[in-house]
Amino acid sequence: MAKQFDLIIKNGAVLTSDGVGRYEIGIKDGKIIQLSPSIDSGLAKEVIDAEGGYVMPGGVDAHVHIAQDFTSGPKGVMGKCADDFLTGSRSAVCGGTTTIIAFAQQNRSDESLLKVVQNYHALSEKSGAYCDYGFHVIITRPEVQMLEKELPKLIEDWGITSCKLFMTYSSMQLSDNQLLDVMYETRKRFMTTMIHAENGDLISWLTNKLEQRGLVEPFYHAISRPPVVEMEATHRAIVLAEMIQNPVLFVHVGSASAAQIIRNAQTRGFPIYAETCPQYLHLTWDDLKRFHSPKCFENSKMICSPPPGPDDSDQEALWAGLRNGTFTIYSSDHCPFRYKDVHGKALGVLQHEQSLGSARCPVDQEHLSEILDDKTGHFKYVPNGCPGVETRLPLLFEYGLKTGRVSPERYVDLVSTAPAKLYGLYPIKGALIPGISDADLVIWYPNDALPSFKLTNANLHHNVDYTPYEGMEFGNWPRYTIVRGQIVWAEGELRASASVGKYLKRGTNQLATRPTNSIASDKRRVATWLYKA
Ligand code: DUC
Ligand code: ZN
Ligand code: ZN
Repeated sequence: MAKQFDLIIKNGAVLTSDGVGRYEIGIKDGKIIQLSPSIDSGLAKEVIDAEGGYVMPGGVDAHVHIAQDFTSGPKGVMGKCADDFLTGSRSAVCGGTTTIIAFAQQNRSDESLLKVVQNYHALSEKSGAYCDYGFHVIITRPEVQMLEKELPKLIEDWGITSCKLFMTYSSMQLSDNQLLDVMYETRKRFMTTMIHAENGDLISWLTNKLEQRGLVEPFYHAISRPPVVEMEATHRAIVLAEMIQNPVLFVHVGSASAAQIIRNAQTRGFPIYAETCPQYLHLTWDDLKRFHSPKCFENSKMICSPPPGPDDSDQEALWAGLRNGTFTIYSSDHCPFRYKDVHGKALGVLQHEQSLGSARCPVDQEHLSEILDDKTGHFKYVPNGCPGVETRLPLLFEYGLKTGRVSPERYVDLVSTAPAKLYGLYPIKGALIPGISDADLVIWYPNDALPSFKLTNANLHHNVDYTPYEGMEFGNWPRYTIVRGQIVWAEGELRASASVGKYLKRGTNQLATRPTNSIASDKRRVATWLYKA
């Protein structure tokens, strides 16, 4: 006789952003179809006993870089992501994430956003994925014609309802005028505008001054971007956004001062959303001196933009922001560059040597160790970013939920429910609603069931040769990850193939997106006439 359920999860502490309860979960055809105090095991083909561990919606990581080339260096230096959709999504599910949203990047030579998306989609189709995935677009050529014609198609045909804009990197930086052009269009279409807020001119000015003094080792990446660089750009973007009444989302917020500016705007009633990431809660400037000496090139492993804050006072402010709602979501900003790779962090040495006219050519992979060992390189040639899609959930579980810095409900909201709402995936994703939600789940070990361990990169499933979190202690880890009813990760083993993941067409932002009337009519801040007929 056909079974009523494909899978039942028993004895779990079912945790959602609304609370915790003792429920059993019945799954059929990839959907949650029942949530009740007890379900008869005999009705299912397979049963998982959660033994009292938390059972929650799978993680939604709304900020990952996969199969992306980076032309962000001063000479269009090519960093290449070490993860494709197969390895990136594999790493995601091994860390409890069941949905990722990656970036389809427009380069300045790309005339069509639609083409960019088609090409990017072909990559994901080719490799397959272990979890579901969607795309944001990065817009670097905000020509009004292109925006007017292509954005509606991106929304209708592809379900792409968010774009990222850069205020830094010469190959991507938009002027205030261009930022306004995009925001004006995205507002009309309820698209989420994601902002990378750093003042690019300030960074290049400081970089020149550091170079004149010979201060170019990896550590000086942070010195070229003190927190005020992020704070100024954040303030400026809020002024622009508020002027034309377009809510924006600040990605990878790294400093207490930027968080404060965001909080002030939210307190005024203007809908601003913000994201922070693990590297800003766990790293500081000191981590850029972690390996042997401030000069050691190995410190380039910790280079990301914006850099983490100078000391742990920034971290405490960011933890407070996670609690009090300044931050809507918590994402990884997984940006995977290998250390020993001619397309990875090693570019900091190789490009520097080339610029000095002393390049060793050709450089093969085998000789990289030797080259990196005795060199310090230049931070401006190092691709910016750290891996973290697999460690995102465990880090916040261990250092946030277990320590009481965030409540269990807030934890689920930050890692799953809020990103699903913000990016138009809720309640298919980010929820456990019978008859509606996909059966995307993560099941944790019961308290103290997993002996605590020190993380090492060999534990992880990305294609990167390091983790910034090497040596950190963990007492729990996702025990099972389930994607649309399929068990993909079970007790340390990958159980499925990369044919599980599907492309997701997304809807628009489901969080409140329009400012209140009183703020919208403040003529000191708002071009109130702009939208009058
Ligand atoms: N921005 C990101 O979102 N990720 C890495 C590098 C960057 O500048
Ligand atoms: Zn960015
Ligand atoms: Zn990023």
